[in-house]
Amino acid sequence: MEVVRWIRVLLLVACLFPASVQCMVREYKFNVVMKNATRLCSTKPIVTVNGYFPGPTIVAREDDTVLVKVVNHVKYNVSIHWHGVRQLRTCWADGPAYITQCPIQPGQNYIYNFTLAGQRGTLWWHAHILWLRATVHGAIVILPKRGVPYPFPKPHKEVTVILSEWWKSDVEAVINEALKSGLAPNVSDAHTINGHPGPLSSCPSQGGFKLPVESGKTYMLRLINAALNEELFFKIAGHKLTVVEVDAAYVKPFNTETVLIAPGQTTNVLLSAAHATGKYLVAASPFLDTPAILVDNKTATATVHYSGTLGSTATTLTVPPPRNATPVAANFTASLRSLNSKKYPARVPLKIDHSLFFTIGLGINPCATCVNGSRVVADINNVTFVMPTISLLQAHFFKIGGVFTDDFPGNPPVTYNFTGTQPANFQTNNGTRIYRLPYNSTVQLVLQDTGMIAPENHPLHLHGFNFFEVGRGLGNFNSKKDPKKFNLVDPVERNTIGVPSGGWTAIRFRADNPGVWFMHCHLEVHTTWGLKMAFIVDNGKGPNESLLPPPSDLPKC
Ligand SMILES: *[C@@H]1O[C@H](CO)[C@@H](O)[C@H](O)[C@H]1NC(C)=O
Ligand SMILES: *[C@@H]1O[C@H](CO)[C@@H](O)[C@H](O)[C@H]1NC(C)=O
Ligand SMILES: *[C@@H]1O[C@H](CO)[C@@H](O)[C@H](O)[C@H]1NC(C)=O
Ligand SMILES: *[C@@H]1O[C@H](CO)[C@@H](O)[C@H](O)[C@H]1NC(C)=O
Ligand SMILES: *[C@@H]1O[C@H](CO)[C@@H](O)[C@H](O)[C@H]1NC(C)=O
Ligand SMILES: *[C@@H]1O[C@H](CO)[C@@H](O)[C@H](O)[C@H]1NC(C)=O
Ligand SMILES: *[C@@H]1O[C@H](CO)[C@@H](O)[C@H](O)[C@H]1NC(C)=O
Ligand SMILES: *[C@@H]1O[C@H](CO)[C@@H](O)[C@H](O)[C@H]1NC(C)=O
Ligand SMILES: *[C@@H]1O[C@H](CO)[C@@H](O)[C@H](O)[C@H]1NC(C)=O
Ligand SMILES: *[C@@H]1O[C@H](CO)[C@@H](O)[C@H](O)[C@H]1NC(C)=O
Ligand SMILES: *[C@@H]1O[C@H](CO)[C@@H](O)[C@H](O)[C@H]1NC(C)=O
Ligand SMILES: *[C@@H]1O[C@H](CO)[C@@H](O)[C@H](O)[C@H]1NC(C)=O
Ligand SMILES: [Cu+2]
Repeated sequence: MEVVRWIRVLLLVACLFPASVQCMVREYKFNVVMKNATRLCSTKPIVTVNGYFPGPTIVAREDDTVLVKVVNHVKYNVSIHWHGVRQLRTCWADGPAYITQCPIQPGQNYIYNFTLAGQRGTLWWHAHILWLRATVHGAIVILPKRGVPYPFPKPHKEVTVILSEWWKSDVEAVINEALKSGLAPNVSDAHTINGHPGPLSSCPSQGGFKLPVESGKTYMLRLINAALNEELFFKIAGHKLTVVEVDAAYVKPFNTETVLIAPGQTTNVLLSAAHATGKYLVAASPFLDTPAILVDNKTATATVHYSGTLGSTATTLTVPPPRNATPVAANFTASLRSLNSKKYPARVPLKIDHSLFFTIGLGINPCATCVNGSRVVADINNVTFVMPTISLLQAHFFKIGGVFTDDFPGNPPVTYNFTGTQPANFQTNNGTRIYRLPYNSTVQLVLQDTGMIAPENHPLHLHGFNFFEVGRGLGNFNSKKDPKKFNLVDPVERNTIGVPSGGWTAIRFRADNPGVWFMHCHLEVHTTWGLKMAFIVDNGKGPNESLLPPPSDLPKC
């Protein structure tokens, strides 16, 4: 043990001398602690990592191993997810509570141990239990291997920009109140940019995030949407942005005034400081094109500040798109293409072993104690997922029966006009059902929004994989016509995809990672309501294609 520790120390020391050896082990300690935070001119205690909101950034290089010791000092059960990290063979470190691990209980700790194999770009980490991720989140910056350049001009500086949501109330009280009533939870009171609502908020004295720039230089912003329930537009007055990467996968660069970013997604953009001087407003505002659904419509703001600008200079403002700006959102989404270069090819599966069709949407189930005698739920293929009481991964690995069944339906139980007139009955089934995949099989999955209660955008996140979005459209997916239009050459590669309101998206991936992999809507309210399921990918041949055994400190239920 001592020897291992010293080897690790030596490797860390080696990292201090560039070009000596590749860095290999990055160690972090995450103390989950309460911290009083002042936003919107009032103070409340929040759950944080090491006292910071947003939390600390993990910086590593492609192929590094990351060890994060999480120590729980709060009254809540905790688990942390490393969003977008593939976790090849290390599903035990993925983090969603009751899916891959039991929670880290108060007073306990757990070391997340994983390798960033073959990944570079911006990802992020967040709590994956209750609604703790509202304040328990931070960036993961994966630099390319030493000596490997970006496939675009090297920026002068890189800046992490985390977008989020702030409630004046305790977030756990917000969701508990909603679960009790059966109705939708209160929307947030503000959006934030790097933790602050900004100079145009109801409490401007707090100033907000300021990005200092020098004229003529280029900056890379690593944008992360850590908001619980809202897709966001992001704009900077007087500047176009060049998109170069999404979800830690390079894209063909394109220019845009407005970025669309859904909860769970990350986007790297280049900002060229093309003016001589001045202050320019940065704005993050919600996108939601379902009029019936309430939204926190407040714009979070920040400032780009050119060096040499006088303090008295007025800030150049920008008007964010309206909340229902579907064309702006659609234009951004349609512009995304994989870089698909020789060095970073798009390996789109062409032959499909499992062709799946999942309807996603809301439902209404009886609830005697709720306000209307019913509660809003959510489902995939009419299954409202019920969380087990031990983790699915433990049940899978140790062959413990009675925890889940592997009969998740590959198609909806009834076919109807999914985006047209809805059936009279909005009820769903409960179930802890998974879909089983053989190692290295290929999957095409069509995600179809329904109009149950209301059509809505759903950002679906798949753990353990990147997938390619080969097609998308409005209305119902047509299995005869639509596949003819699929892009199998350079579709965007990501881990979280926005299913358009009243439409569908088709994704493809190769099941080359053994384990239990959660798939869920990244609007936290929909996940809570049951819009989630899991895939089990069986081991392949030999140790390289098999899940590692659980670490000895894996939390117990
Ligand atoms: C937060 O502030 C309250 C009131 O000032 C104080 O009692 C409490 O100890 C503080 N909590 C933390 C975690 O600092
Ligand atoms: C991390 O996992 C590797 C196996 O993948 C193992 O060799 C190593 O000992 C683990 N480190 C810690 C600190 O648990
Ligand atoms: C939710 O909003 C309602 C109406 O404004 C308010 O009465 C209630 O206290 C809020 N709930 C929480 C947990 O903040
Ligand atoms: C935001 O919503 C509130 C409440 O629905 C409404 O009164 C207000 O006009 C809206 N503001 C904007 C900018 O849309
Ligand atoms: C997006 O809008 C721009 C400007 O209006 C236009 O030039 C571009 O072709 C559009 N892109 C797509 C994919 O629709
Ligand atoms: C449920 O109750 C709320 C609040 O009382 C009410 O506004 C809403 O219309 C009701 N919904 C249904 C479907 O009955
Ligand atoms: C489904 O409903 C939509 C909206 O009402 C309608 O435009 C469309 O024609 C319907 N499709 C079919 C196949 O009935
Ligand atoms: C969903 O399941 C419920 C309960 O079995 C059933 O009543 C309802 O008709 C189903 N709805 C759909 C759209 O399949
Ligand atoms: C479905 O599961 C929920 C808990 O997740 C429970 O409250 C509800 O009673 C269940 N409904 C049925 C019909 O079993
Ligand atoms: C997975 O399948 C592909 C295509 O059939 C094949 O080329 C590849 O070698 C397989 N990989 C493994 C690890 O079996
Ligand atoms: C297992 O994977 C490692 C790293 O990818 C590789 O070096 C090794 O040759 C593989 N072993 C087998 C038996 O395939
Ligand atoms: C924390 O997790 C354990 C294990 O699943 C569970 O027994 C306990 O009830 C949870 N505690 C809270 C406060 O939810
Ligand atoms: Cu959703």
